[in-house]
Amino acid sequence: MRRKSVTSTQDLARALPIGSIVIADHQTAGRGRLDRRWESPPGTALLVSFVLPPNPILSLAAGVAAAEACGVGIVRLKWPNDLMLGGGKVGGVLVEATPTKAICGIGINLTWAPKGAARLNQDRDQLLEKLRIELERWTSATADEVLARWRALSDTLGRRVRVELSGTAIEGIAEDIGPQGELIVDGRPVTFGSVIHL
Ligand code: BT5
Repeated sequence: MRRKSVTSTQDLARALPIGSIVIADHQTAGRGRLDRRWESPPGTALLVSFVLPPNPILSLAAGVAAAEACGVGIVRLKWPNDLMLGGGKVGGVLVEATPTKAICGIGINLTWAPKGAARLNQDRDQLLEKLRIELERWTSATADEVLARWRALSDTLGRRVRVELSGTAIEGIAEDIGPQGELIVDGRPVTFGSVIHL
């Protein structure tokens, strides 16, 4: 379904069956993780939510799919869910799960970006079509295939990082991602948090 203005595409998607897609020109309450805001003026971004079956590594699979749709060699992945273009954030993935389905939200800046962020300058409907195809492909792939592709597209692995968790932070080398998509920093698995590339 297509809408001019919504609170968040995630809110509409939640009530729809698996297989549904919600796309909007504008969100009045677009969100990121941990109640953060996702900003974009009307008509400047791809804002879409896919209703999918539950999948433990959907966030990584969706990141891979989005990077492939944007163009290989153009967009890279920053753990856990950022799409990076030339050092700036160009998009993000937000997965919200219910017991029976997963709502996979993807936002990609096209003609506008906040200060310090990036934009892709591609046609929205063409990008959506590529994204549907890549999402279908990567949500049907095995976990090993997703993890291998995520590693290849990663902008985080091999770097020195600071991971901010609630109240604390750790620093070290981002060595790998584990089987559930956790980031391994100096041998320690990190399951959530915000990463700063040092
Ligand atoms: C994300 O969260 O990166 C996930 C964003 C998902 C957005 C899509 S749009 C369609 C669907 N409907 C929704 O309501 N959401 C999804 P997170 O990693 O928490 O990053 C949020 C942070 O990114 C904010 O706190 C800002 O610092 C920054 N930010 C906000 N808007 C941005 C933008 N347009 N481009 C780049 N960075 C942005």
